[in-house]
Amino acid sequence: MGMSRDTQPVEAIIALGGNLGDVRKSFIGAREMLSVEPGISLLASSRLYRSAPMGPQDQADYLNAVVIIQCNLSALQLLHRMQAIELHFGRRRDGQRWGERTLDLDLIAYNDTQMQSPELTLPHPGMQERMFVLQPLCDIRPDWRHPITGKTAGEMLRQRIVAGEHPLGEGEIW
Ligand code: A4P
Ligand code: MG
Repeated sequence: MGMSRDTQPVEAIIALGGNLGDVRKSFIGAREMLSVEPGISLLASSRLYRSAPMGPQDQADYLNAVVIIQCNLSALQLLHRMQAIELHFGRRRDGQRWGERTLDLDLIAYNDTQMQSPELTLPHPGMQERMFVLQPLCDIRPDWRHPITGKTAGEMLRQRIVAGEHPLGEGEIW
């Protein structure tokens, strides 16, 4: 295994989601924890959006946001740090699929890396269908290009709106 500190810094896109407890407070804490993590620095932070739950409807609305970081951890090291932060904010993994959660951190992209394994799929396979990922991403990186489809975040968002999906309400600063 190469030492991660010898590798070039990469840009990673992380999506935050949650609908249980004081989610805004958890997001602020998670962003802070990420930015003080050795080998990670925060580059950009989207606004904060509210959206109806995707999946089971008997749960509260979600808050969602996206941050971009620069990091010199490997993708798996980063994922493990993200999972530790989820746990810190009370995340439990015994619920139903797409069920309510305090804090979910999804790794949307890690440079242009493409990989597919149960532990980590990159880019995140659901991102293209999710307004709650695309819209915040477009706040901060509308020109980001999906390494497989070649479409930009702005194009993907526009396509979904043209197809009849409603944009999320105005985001707020957090
Ligand atoms: N995993 C694989 N690839 C990745 C990746 N790119 N990023 C693995 C993060 N994790 C990845 O994740 C399950 C497993 O996926 C992990 O073990 C990891 O190694 P999890 O966080 O334990 O479980 P989960 O989040 O409940 O499952 P899943 O299928 O990832 O759910 P999603 O896709 O995160 O959806 N509605 C709104 N409006 N907003 C939301 O944010 N989120 C969800 C959860 C449902 N409905 C929502 C929202
Ligand atoms: Mg997840």
